[in-house]
Amino acid sequence: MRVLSGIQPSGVVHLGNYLGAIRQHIELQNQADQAFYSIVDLHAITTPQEPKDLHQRTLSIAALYLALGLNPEKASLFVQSHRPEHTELTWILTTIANLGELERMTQFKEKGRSDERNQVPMGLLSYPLLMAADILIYKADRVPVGDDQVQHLELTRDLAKRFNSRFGETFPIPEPVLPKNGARIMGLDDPTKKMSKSATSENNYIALTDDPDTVTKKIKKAVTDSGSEIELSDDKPALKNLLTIFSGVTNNSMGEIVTEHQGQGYADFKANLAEAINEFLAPVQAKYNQLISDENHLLSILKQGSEQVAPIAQATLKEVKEKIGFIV
Ligand code: AQP
Repeated sequence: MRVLSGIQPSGVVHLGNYLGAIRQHIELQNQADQAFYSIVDLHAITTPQEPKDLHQRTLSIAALYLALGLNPEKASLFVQSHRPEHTELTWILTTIANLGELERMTQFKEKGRSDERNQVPMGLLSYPLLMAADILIYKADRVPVGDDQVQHLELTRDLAKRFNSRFGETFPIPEPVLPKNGARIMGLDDPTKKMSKSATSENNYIALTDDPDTVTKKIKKAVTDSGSEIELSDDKPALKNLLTIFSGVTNNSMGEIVTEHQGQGYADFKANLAEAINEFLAPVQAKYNQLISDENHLLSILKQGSEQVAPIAQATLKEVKEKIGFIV
């Protein structure tokens, strides 16, 4: 089993990224034959990025993965733009994908919403093709992602099948791997939208690098539902989201957490949740702070990761080129 996933250095990494994706990435390094995780900087520039921030966030994500338990001997961590095979395969995929299926992608519809077509970057439209190339270039079988990426993965599967039927069996059809809990963590300020790095308000998310005071303040401000009882119900989406986060950082079930809080109000519940998040984050941040100060070490891990995955990407690209009739 070969596992592949990616994360954009487009903002601070938040609990949604961790509970929806990174936690699975770390677990799968022990179960997969090969686990490849990419910091997808080419994806990040589909929305404007400050160059200095992009550079720093790329290193920051590498440090966070290591702090969260990624073992570079078991999983390869690399920067997407270090492997040119991704963009070469993307071009080939643009010739078998069609405009209609790209325009139907929810993320494009949300991020590319603009009255002025002249203001929508082409990269937002072709984003899912780059993601398909990220996966197919390694012939990955499993792709651990949050729920928001399932539609893009569905397109990847369609493109793999289309390529295989036109040019002969080449790509395995990749399967998404979704966590049982936490596949879609919602914004703290708006439980109808997912927690997002690029949210306009910092109160939308808990960053993995938030200090304890910030965490406590953000949880205090988190939107809650009407009523005061701590219960698990689809009629209380804001509370359900907080319970999912509580469960994610403690590994206690939501039922257990509800039972523990019987008779208590939102204020006590939120104070305990903030404490649980801070307890989870403290050791991660201690390791992160050490790692982030050693840029050369981080760069060497990323270089090693890129070298580990290179032979597979190069072999797939050669095979694809031969199949479509290029002289290689
Ligand atoms: N709210 C979320 N709940 C669960 N999983 C989530 N993921 C993102 N948000 C949530 C998962 O995290 C992985 C990395 O995400 P990404 O960097 O590819 O970007 P994204 O999905 O577009 O996430 P963001 O944080 O909302 O970034 P921006 O704001 O830049 O678009 C993915 O597996 C994703 O499913």
